[in-house]
Amino acid sequence: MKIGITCYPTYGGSGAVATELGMALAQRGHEVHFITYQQPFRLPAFVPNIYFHEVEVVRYPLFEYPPYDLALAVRMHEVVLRHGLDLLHVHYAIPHATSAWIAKEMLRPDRPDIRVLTTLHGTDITIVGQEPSFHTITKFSIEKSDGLTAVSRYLQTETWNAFGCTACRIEVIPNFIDPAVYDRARYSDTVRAQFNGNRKVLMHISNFRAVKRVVDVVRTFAKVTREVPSVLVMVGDGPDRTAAEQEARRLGVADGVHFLGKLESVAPLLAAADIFLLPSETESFGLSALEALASGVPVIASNVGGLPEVVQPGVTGALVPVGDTDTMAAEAIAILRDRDRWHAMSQSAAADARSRFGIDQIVAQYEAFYQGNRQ
Ligand code: GMT
Repeated sequence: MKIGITCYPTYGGSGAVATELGMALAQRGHEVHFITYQQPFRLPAFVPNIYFHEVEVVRYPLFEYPPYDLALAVRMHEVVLRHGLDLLHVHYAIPHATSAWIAKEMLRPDRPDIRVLTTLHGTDITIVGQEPSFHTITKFSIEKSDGLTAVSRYLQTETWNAFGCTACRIEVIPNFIDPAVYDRARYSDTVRAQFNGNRKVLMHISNFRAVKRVVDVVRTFAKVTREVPSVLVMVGDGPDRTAAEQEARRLGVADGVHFLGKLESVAPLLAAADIFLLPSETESFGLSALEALASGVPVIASNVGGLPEVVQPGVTGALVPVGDTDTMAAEAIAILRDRDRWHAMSQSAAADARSRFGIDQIVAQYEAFYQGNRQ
């Protein structure tokens, strides 16, 4: 098939999923066209069967807010016509599903068969989509999509509840991992040695937005390291980084906290971690938690959203109430102090991630979803 994919190309779960899906589809012989404003961050320089179409937004003094949504719709229209795409698969409802609907309307005379499929990722429904200024356009764009997927059962229900479109058919297709990439055995110990080989390594990876509660990560770490000497590795960047750095200084643990910034490849780092912390306010799935589990890292996360569909308490990690850093730290300490328990959890985490969220089975679900929505 010829598939157009639109996503946010910057650091974030939806862009990572969309890009890795595109690469997997290309490997299976599909022709994949990324249509977005920048080369997606996880897309290497050249991959056979993959094409990238940059959306350029003209700047004009009158435009205080240049209309990216319209430029995207025009580029989608053009790429569908020029390359004979079968479908447009957009990731994150706003504005991508809206632009795709506009493109579809413009394509009506030439390509009335073009399908628009939308994957809902999380904050497009749980936060942004419910803002009064976006609610009606999100609902409209969802209802106008020819096919919908959500990354968890939680997000499927949340979409029905928030937008009242109980008639919308939403298929659940979860996030996935490539077991060959997220494999603890594959990476050397040098990363671990860099953070002081004798200490335990706690890790957090995110875009440091408020919803991730990165200050809670630092607070949890401060409690853990008092009992079990540890370091905290913070991967990513975003609006709350300064607050997390300040909290580390305030708590007197700044020497043990390493802020690495945004990194494209996190698998070698995860292979050096003992515990992954994800204390999010809400999380529709938690791709970084899945990547940690696949790397054999027990995950301690908030008991919210789709995280209970990913982490199995007592088997692959623990789930705690949002903001409860005491319990989060206690769970981490208990796992870190018991070597046998840690090993059992590490093995279960890697095995469970592979059996439920392996790339081959999830990409096959997307292919079936595409076939089922063909005209
Ligand atoms: O807000 C974010 O964390 C980024 C966001 C995105 O769209 O880039 O992530 C969402 O999509 C991921 C991929 O499907 C999910 O694994 C994340 O759980 C989800 N984030 C939230 O729900 C907060």
